Amino acid sequence: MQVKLVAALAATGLFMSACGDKDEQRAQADANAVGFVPPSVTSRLDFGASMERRFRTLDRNADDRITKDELPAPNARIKAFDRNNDGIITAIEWSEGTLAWFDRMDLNRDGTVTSEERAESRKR
Ligand SMILES: [Ca+2]
Ligand SMILES: [Ca+2]
Repeated sequence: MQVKLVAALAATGLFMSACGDKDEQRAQADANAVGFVPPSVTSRLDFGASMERRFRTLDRNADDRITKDELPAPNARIKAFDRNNDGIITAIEWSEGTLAWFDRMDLNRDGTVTSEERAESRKR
């Protein structure tokens, strides 16, 4: 993203005129380094596996259901997984819910969610 933007600015000549000053250039480079988040890519399989682990952690009594008392705090996203609204999230509701969540984040439908897609879906 950052690289594309810089390339686009350089191509239009804006980059050179905006960053003529060396100190300014250096300050921008430092800011970029501090705010840098390494890009990550999560596959649907990895996501499902880590969500499965999360389910197991939440399901303290290991009965394959997450009941209200097993949720640390009211959570709208997790509550939405409870499709039949019985206040209990079964393992099936959990896996369907988490995969549907993944698919909503996977904007270009390639089976992976990049950090950019994740950030974009957070904005929505
Ligand atoms: Ca349980
Ligand atoms: Ca339910």
